Amino acid sequence: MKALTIALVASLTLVSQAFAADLLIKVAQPVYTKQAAHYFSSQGLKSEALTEQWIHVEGNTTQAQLQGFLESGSILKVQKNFIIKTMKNPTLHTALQKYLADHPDQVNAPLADARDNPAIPNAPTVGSGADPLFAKQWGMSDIGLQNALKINPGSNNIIVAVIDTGVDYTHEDLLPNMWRNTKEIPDNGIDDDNNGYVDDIVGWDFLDNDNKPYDLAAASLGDILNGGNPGHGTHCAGNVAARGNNGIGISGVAPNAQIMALRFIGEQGTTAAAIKSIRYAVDNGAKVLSNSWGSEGEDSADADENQALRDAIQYAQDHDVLFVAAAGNSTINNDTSDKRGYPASYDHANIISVAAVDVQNKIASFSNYGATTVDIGAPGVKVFSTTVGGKYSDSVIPMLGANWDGTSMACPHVAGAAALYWSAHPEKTYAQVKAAILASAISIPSLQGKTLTGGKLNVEKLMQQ
Ligand SMILES: [Ca+2]
Ligand SMILES: [Ca+2]
Ligand SMILES: [Ca+2]
Ligand SMILES: [Ca+2]
Repeated sequence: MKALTIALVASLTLVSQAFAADLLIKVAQPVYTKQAAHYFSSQGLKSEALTEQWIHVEGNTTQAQLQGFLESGSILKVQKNFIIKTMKNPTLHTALQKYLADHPDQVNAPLADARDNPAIPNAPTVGSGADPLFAKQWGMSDIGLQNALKINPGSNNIIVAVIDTGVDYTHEDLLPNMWRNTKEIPDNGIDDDNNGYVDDIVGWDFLDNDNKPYDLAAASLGDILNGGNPGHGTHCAGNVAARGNNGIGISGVAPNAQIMALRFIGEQGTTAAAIKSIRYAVDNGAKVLSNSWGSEGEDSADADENQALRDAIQYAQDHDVLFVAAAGNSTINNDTSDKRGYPASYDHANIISVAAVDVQNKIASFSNYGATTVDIGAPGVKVFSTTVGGKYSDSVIPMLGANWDGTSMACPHVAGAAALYWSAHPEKTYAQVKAAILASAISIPSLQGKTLTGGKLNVEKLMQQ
């Protein structure tokens, strides 16, 4: 009871200090969030229940509006609905800025076709044969994928949620492995499986609130410069689980795993949308969450205060789900810096925090590190993968020399490894899968003292366990 009182006082203090127009509020049991959301709606605020305990409230919130509810003794925590972004590409923006300063006429030069929400194709008939672009995937050879797949190629029994900017689910090498919600009848306007989402077939778009989590890439260089998305989620998805041995394109680390596409970031996303994505993934069967996003102190010390996000990751842990996260791209020591990358640096046992290495076994110059908080390295420099529009590349913008670099690219390799191993050992717990991944890391000098394992991902050794 005393703890509750203290928490309430803390909440009151916070509320009296900050009247953000966009808040997340944690209520105590047994008050149900749907009732609470209804209450706030009655106060003229836009609100929604995110979980059993968290409500999202938007509007010109005043202390008076919250006070009535506070006095009922039901609020445990009030926090901002923190902005969340993809981990920024370490070279892209500098190169782009320089280029556009010299070529201002190119600001609106069109990039890819900017279509959004194409129809979700039916699951295709899958061919067989070597993946012709596999040789371009240096990272797959680096982690020993060919020999790993000889031990066990995995099956489609593990779902990996790619929580990101969306996925080009029409891509020829991703479509065969897109998760299919078999409990949902497509296109009938009915939420057949009663999970709260109508006609959700391959995932959900929590940014635009539609059933097509398409990766809407920026239409021009200027859009990218202003924070637009160059197709981040599609690139990540390919390294997790592009279909292997289908005679086309590339192979993901888990060439037969299922990809659940969850879009929550465009130019940016919010904590509320991240939480909904995590909950959707866990509640609809994903075992591994691939998270190439977060904060590196942009919101000052706020990431530390993001209890709502912490609670969502705890929910995943409580449901035996792994949360693989990019360590961040600011050459920061995540053990000690107040700008450490989150959520990678939270202390949940189900998090695997991933640093980036290059083809020469060096830790990437941009990669965050941390002898206790960062677990393992994986390929994250000039990484080849699927891109929006049915393409493949290791370069975001070839003429700028801006490549697909980042712990964002390293993270999906580890997520794929988790899926591959878990597929072969479905009886294992998240803790056992994580332990196997860390125990099979290959020690390299550049990661000594920089990661918990002092090593980089190796799936051949992993699959021998
Ligand atoms: Ca549904
Ligand atoms: Ca339906
Ligand atoms: Ca959409
Ligand atoms: Ca392929």
